[in-house]
Amino acid sequence: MKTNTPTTSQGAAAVGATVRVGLDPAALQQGIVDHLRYSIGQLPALATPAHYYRALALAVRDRLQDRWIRTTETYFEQERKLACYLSAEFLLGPHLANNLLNLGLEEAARGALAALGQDLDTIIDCEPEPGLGNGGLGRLAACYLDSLATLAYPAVGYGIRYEFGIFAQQIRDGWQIERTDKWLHAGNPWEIAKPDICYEVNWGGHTETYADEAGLQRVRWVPFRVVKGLAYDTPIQGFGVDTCNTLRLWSAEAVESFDFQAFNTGDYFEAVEAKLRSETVTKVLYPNDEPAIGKRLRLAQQYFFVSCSLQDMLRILDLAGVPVERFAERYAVQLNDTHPSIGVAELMRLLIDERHLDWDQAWAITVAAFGYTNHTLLPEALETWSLPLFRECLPRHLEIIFEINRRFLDQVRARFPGDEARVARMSLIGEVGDKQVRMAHLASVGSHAINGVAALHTDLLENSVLADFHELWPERFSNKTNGVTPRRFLALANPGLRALLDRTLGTDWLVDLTALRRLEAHIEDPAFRSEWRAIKHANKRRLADYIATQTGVELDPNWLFDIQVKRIHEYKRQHLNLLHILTLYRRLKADPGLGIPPRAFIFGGKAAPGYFLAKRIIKLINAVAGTINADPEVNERLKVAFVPNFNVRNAELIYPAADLSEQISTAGKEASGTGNMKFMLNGALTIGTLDGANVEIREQVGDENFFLFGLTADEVARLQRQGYRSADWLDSHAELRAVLDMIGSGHFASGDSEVFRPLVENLTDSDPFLVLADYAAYVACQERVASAWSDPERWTRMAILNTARCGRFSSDRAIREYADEIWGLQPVAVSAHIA
Ligand code: F58
Repeated sequence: MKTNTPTTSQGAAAVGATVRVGLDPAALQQGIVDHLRYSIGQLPALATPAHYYRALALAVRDRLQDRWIRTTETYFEQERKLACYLSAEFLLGPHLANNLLNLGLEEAARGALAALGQDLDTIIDCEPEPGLGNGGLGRLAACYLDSLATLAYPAVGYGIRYEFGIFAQQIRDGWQIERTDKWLHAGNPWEIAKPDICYEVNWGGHTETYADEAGLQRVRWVPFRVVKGLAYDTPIQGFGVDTCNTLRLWSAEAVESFDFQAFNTGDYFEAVEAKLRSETVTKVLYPNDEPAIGKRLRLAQQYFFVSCSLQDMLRILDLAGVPVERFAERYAVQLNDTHPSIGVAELMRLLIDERHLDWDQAWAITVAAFGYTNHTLLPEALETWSLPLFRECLPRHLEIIFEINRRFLDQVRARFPGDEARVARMSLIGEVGDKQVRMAHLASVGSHAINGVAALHTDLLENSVLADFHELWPERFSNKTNGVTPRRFLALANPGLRALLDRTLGTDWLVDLTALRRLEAHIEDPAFRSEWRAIKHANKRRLADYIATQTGVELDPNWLFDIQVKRIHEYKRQHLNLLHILTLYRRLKADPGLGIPPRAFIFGGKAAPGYFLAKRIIKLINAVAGTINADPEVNERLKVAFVPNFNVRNAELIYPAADLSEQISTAGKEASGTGNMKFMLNGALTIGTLDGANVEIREQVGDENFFLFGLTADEVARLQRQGYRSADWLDSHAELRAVLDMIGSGHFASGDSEVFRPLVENLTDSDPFLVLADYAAYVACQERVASAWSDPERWTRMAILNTARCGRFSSDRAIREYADEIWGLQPVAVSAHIA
């Protein structure tokens, strides 16, 4: 429908469209030249690839701009429900190549740059990566933004504009070294600062009651400090559509640039310090993959971005003239884990204290608006805040949480009379040891929908961590298996395979991943299989070159590439992988003629800077690599490499080069995994436990195309209940004992028997993640892998089947399920009317 409201910029867009934002190479070239001159001020003769990167990025952003504005206008005009995805992390990865793909501008950009004597791939490599996340959870949020825009769902991502993202990892002498990630150093051409969109956020202080004009008792929060949140918007362009959604990240600023009073009394430096304190709120991403218990600054970050986001939603409602009572009709607010769950109390505060709604009305709106996604079962990862800290920082929210809890526990008592143990278990306030606020309980009570991220995970959630909540409200629970975007992780990452798929199937698969099923018709075609292998080989060559430049380790693309990339964590069991490598090493040393196929073992991943054992695991991987790669008795069969600084950019080189994907977590510990899906998409076979989404991957691909091993989640739980003793497993496996002894002896540390002792003792004394219990099954399973690899035609068939059957793991499928089953959200076609 065409509208002529004064807010519409259609006319303006149409007037300048062909000249300023044309999509042909000549117009794009002009755009680059203009930006180089007018935005960057660089002499063409002195321009480096980094200058060209910024000029091209700005020229591409210009080409997003009309779509972006038109999308925002369309949502506003059509008064449609909006999904607000609240996430403390968005691990976006580089924008340029993605935007070129989604706008269909890749060839135009290549041509425009070539005409300027530049190479597109070199320019793409100049982009610093916005690493505003730790791992799976943050990357999932980025995949979901891509799918929301591609499927034309009205949506906004809300988060934090960290000045420093996830640290850059360097490896020095085998150890992880952390370097600050100065991703904003040269400016960020993708974002637009919106200084007029800003909100004040209170912190600390106390509350007081007062009577309003009508004589009603109300509560006022008198803060100790006020910080201002400024919006920075980044366009999220959908693939092949005009929809361009917004990612709005908040940056903290002092309310005044300096305190006049302090200035006048001479305490200028105290005033400047206060400003700096305010601005630290969004300085740095916490680099932990478990919550840093009790960190005040982290609570400040969470409250800060959630408050700004909810205030923003209310402002937009006001602008649209929609009464606040209709909040939940216009917004579906999704909590990406508990990090934004303070939103439940904040929306109550805004509705009651500032908008003067009564409790019941405010509560009905809150529960109808919020949905909560849980991403972990690990008890140590469930977020809690100590009560005294919480009271000191957010006194009004604590009062609100107490009242939510009082009413909630009344409900529990009414439903389960006399069951005080249950009441204590479900309370929003934990009383085990020091009192704490339990954020998962707050999120569950305050949301109409609660979901896990894979079938097994949801099942375990319903039967363990949130069992009491499931019993009370079974209708609130559902599963939403994660997904990944095929645009970035296939089309961009694997151009060779993309071309083959386009040639064989057409291009539908980019927006309907189930279309890859049609690949199965080509499996018996030897020419197709040989093309498939050639593509994989080229991808392996590309990765080998990268690894050689990064580490000096030379890998042969003819070898089996066996890859484990993910955060380093005991539950993910990189050390189990190492035990297998060392088993092969010992066998080869004992029998150099042993007929095992040559394998390159490739690792990558960051350890939380304070995670002692994870850092030792990195050191051990590098120590083993050093020994094996230098030993001519084994290095024609085995090589080991650790790719430093695993991030979105190098992930795009890694997944397409894998033959074997290692998904070997202790069953019941990995909520879903998404790397497993990215490997599958690119035709790697999985060796894995029945954990997270591995279960569904195996269902899709078939048991005969998946290397399954290990204890099930039930067996793990049973063993642990019975009192698991790792020593029992050691006694029955001489080879395992020998491998552990070798690590402990200092064999890989120039005789230093101290450095790996904590790792060995962890396994022999307690082995909390049952590495030893799964060792024999893992090694046996790896023998099945080796035998399958020795038949390349069979392996290729299995690889093709993996890609063919990965349709379920598209983030498009996942987002449709959220939209239909949780958000009640309809797509809205956007037409930018661009020539
Ligand atoms: C991950 N969680 C899960 N948390 O471990 C993984 O199984 C799942 O596939 C993924 O979420 C997406 O659902 C995860 O990445 C974090 O990184 C948090 C960062 C902030 C502190 C707490 C952990």
